[in-house]
Amino acid sequence: MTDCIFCRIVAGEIPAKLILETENVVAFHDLNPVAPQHALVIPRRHIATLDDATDEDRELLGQLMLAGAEAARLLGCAENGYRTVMNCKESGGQSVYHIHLHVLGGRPFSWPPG
Ligand code: DGP
Repeated sequence: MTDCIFCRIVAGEIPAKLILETENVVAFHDLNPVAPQHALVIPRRHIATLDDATDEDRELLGQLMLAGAEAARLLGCAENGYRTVMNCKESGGQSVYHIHLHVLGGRPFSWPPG
């Protein structure tokens, strides 16, 4: 059994509120939402951080972004707009080391981020 929480969600060992699934990616609701709509989009395959992604992951990363856009449409926040974020490592605020795209919607977001 893996100790990666998101690999365990992909394997169905930990429940999650699914938004969409494709061959390579899964989107589900964040357990601790920081916006009215807060989805996470992850690859089924374990990649710890964006810094670990390689040129071989180019297609997969594109699929991750497009699934994020689809999740935003399904959540009803595409028309007004939304924020996508991928935190990388400690200074980026990453806490789960399996890459994930945050899709945040349902309120305005300021810039620059904190
Ligand atoms: P980050 O800090 O960028 O690594 O974001 C990790 C996110 O993962 C954070 O917003 C909370 C969420 N999270 C952590 N554990 C779980 C879980 O078991 N289920 C779900 N749905 N989300 C989780």
